[in-house]
Amino acid sequence: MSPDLLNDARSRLASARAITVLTGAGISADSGVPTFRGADGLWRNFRAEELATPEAFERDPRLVWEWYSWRRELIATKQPNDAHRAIAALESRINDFWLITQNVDGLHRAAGSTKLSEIHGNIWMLRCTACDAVTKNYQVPLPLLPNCARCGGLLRPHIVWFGESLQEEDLTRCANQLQACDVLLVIGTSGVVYPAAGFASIAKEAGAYVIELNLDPTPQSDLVDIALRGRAKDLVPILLQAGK
Ligand code: BJW
Ligand code: ZN
Repeated sequence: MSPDLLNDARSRLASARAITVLTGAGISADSGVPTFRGADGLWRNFRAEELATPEAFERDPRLVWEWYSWRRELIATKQPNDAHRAIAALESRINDFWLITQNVDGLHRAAGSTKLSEIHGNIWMLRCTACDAVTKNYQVPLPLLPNCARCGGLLRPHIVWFGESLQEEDLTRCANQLQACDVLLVIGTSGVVYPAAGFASIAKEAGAYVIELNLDPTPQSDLVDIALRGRAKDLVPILLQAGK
């Protein structure tokens, strides 16, 4: 990658007054969390599209819970990396900052980010399928079919599955931040899952300078202003270094 590209991206970020960051599984891959669509993304040969649906949970809650229990146990052993930490540090330097993450692993919060929307939910939050109560739960391993302490109903992960709507509050916040930012930085997402897959073009149309950072090209690579190729944990700290 040419040093000019990296320098252009750095100076855009350094002079921006409003920055929005969108992250996907690639940023946590550097902490050892498997991505969804990478070589290591399959669990027992199932794709996320087959397990992360309300229909799959209705049909076989045990199977879906086995997948989540496996992921919870894996994620519990992982730590935020330098990319998560550089984003958390940026939040304290920029007044108008927002982080939009598709990740459910909680690693951005663990790194200290507070101005964020976890638009697909959080794997450490559970929701009752009967009374809708939402609770935090860090227990690993969980009982295979966990029950609600209030009403005894079956609990599910408080995560947005395919075909389910994102929280209205998150959608509004994202729309506002995408409209208002001078720079949108898109890190480690394959850009195939909507609505997040549309965020780069929304920001671009609203006049933002859009920087993509990914190991590979994505469907958005042609519309962004700069596409950087590399690992999040190496490039994000360089991109977001304080000063010029
Ligand atoms: C690195 C790296 C390193 C690796 N450094 N980079 C419009 C058109 C078509 C369909 C739809 C549409 N609007 C809605 C839909 C339906 C659906 C959808 O998008 N389907 C598509 C698959 C076509 N969307 C929905 O259903 C959403 N709901 C919704 O829109 O409601 C309204 C509605 C419903 C129905 C119809 C119309 C409207 C909800 C989507 C929820 C998705 N949730 C999941 C699963 C959650 C379960 C869980 O986590 O437990 O969220 S799907 C899964 O994919 C997960 C992820 O957050 C999401 C995105 O994946 P991500 O982060 O991009 O990961 P990967 O693995 O795909 O990519 C990793 C990338 O990192 C790669 O590019 C690597 O190169 C890179 N990388 N290592 C830098 N070290
Ligand atoms: Zn309940």
